[in-house]
Amino acid sequence: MIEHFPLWPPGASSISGNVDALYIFLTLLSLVMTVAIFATILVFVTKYRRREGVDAEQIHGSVPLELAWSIIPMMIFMLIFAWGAVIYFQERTPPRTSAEVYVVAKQWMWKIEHAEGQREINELHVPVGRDVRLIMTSQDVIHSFYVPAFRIKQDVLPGRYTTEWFRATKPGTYHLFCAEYCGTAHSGMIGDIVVMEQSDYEAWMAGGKANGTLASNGADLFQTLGCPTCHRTDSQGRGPNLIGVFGKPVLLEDGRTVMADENYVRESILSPAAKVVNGYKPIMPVFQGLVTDEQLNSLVAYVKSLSQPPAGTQSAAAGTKMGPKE
Ligand code: HEC
Ligand SMILES: [Cu+2]
Repeated sequence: MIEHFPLWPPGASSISGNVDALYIFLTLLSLVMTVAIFATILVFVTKYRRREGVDAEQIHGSVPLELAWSIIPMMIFMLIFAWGAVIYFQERTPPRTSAEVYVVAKQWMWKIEHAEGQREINELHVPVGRDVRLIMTSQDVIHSFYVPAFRIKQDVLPGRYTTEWFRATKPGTYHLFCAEYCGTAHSGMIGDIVVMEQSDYEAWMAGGKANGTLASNGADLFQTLGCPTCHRTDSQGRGPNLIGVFGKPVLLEDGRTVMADENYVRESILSPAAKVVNGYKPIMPVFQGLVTDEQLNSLVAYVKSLSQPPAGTQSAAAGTKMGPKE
């Protein structure tokens, strides 16, 4: 029935049902409370009104009553809080095996890069039933990647990565909107998420020409930019050996320990002096302004591939074919 109610977007992700349930609960609760409050007002103004020869009645405090109307609403609010928190954590915790897709937003379009190397603009093709994690950044101002059918929305910021994930449950084409006002053509910054059956998806993937995977492009760039002069695959380099770095904690010169995630690798390349690895000198050149966001994505994908097999949206079997170019 909800499908035909035009104010309600289709639900097509693993969490959309949960979000809707909470939303419906909140709406019904507000409705019940509104009716109850107005009914009470009407009853009270009649019942306790001043009449000929009778003064308006005064009601005096009642401890049990006051406890009841404090504790019951508090329990309802705590229920809403817990329920919302559970959904929030589901939404914020991508499954470990998620496929990774990079998104670069700019005024006024969405540029998509698959781990397999396929690129798209204002369109994202994904197979049904696959967990997909988006690693997003912006080339200019703040945008927001919003897919109503999946009930997910995440701001996309310049200068860093933000992420969101989904598992599409129904094949179809769904709206993608920019949900953060970003300039003149903001309203035109829209696109389609195309969810396909696995076999159709494989065919779509095979049809597109990709010039190498993201990680292998990153490996080439790693060579061209001269990174291997310091980052060798042994311990003799002037910079740390990058094999196995991603996803592990890194001890810094100032005693802090940070997790080597996408944002750490990104920052290590753009402004290496911000976090200097313990035991090394801050001699790495600054690459800020020398690499585009797309190039940075492939460098990050490459560094990541030195620790774990890259996860694409193709079937797991196809995923293992990819890997760093030796
Ligand atoms: C002149 C030598 C030099 C070059 C060239 C160089 N680096 Fe570095 N790099 C270092 C040093 C030294 C460190 C450790 C100190 C620091 O964190 O700044 C480092 C740290 C890093 C780290 C963090 C490693 C860790 O263990 O946490 C990454 C990632 C990185 N570099 C990537 C790159 C990439 C990608 C390039 C090429 C675009 C590059 N580097 C070019 C010297 C270099
Ligand atoms: Cu935008």
